[in-house]
Amino acid sequence: QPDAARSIALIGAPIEVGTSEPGALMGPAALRTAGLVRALAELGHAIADRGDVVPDGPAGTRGLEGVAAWTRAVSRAVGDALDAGALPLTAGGDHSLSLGSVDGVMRHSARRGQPVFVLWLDAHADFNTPATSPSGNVHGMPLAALCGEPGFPSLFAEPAPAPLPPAHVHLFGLRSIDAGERALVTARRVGVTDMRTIDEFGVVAPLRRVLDRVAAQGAHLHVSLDIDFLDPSIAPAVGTTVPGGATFREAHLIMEMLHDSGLVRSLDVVELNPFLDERGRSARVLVELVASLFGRRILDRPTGPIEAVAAE
Ligand code: EXY
Ligand code: MN
Ligand code: MN
Ligand code: MN
Repeated sequence: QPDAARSIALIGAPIEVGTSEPGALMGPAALRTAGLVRALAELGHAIADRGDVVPDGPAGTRGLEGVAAWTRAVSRAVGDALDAGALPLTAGGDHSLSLGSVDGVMRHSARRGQPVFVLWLDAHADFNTPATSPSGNVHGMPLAALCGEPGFPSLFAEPAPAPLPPAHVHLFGLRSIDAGERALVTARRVGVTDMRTIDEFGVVAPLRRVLDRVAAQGAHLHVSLDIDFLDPSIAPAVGTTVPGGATFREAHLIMEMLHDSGLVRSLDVVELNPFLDERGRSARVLVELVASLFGRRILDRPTGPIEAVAAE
């Protein structure tokens, strides 16, 4: 039993115009097939599947123009869910969808005077601009656009909210970064826990520091989970595999810590490309992780401190 039943709005965002690898538009369907709705309902949550977002304009236009049409529609769907008191779970679709989900969160939070903090679980920094991007693929750019870097056409509905402060972004699991975005991430002082840090210290200490900061700020915590955060050996269904990713145990523990923090107010699950999957196993891993974030646990109580374990 979860300690708090939540109202969750599942928002499908079948976007692939931000990547050059076709297949991500099947992501929301694969997550539904893998039992996402059932898993959350079994935990006692009220989950409403709001279907797939329809873009404002031609669905198939690649690049920034096509992404802009999706961004506005995803932002509205996420904002509507938050206004209704629900936690939006946006299922992608490529990572350009987070332009819309985070924009929707920022508009909602601006009305309430609440800061927004974004935890970005990803192999990549997604901090390219059109000028620094080696590929031109928009899924490698959303954080730069959200943080107000110059060089983007208008992506957001007017009036656009104030940009996301780069200090309110934390990249977790980073292991692939382009030269231009490395310079930007460093100059803007974006928070980073890269795989080197995880190798040395594990996931608990770095994540706890992030969560403590979010709690101290009273911020809305938005989590953006890119499947390529995971090692490709457990989640092969992604166009941009990078070796050396998080293990299932590491990712699972992160989800449990996020749940126990009680801080998560919105979530993206992105970059699942079912066309590249092996018998649905990547989709199933994602459902398992999302269920852990929403309270699935081994016993009906949180795991206690090690002293308590020893005493039993
Ligand atoms: N940094 C590379 C680029 O900008 O083309 C790869 C980006 C992949 C982005 C994936 C979604 O995280
Ligand atoms: Mn990404
Ligand atoms: Mn809120
Ligand atoms: Mn990635």
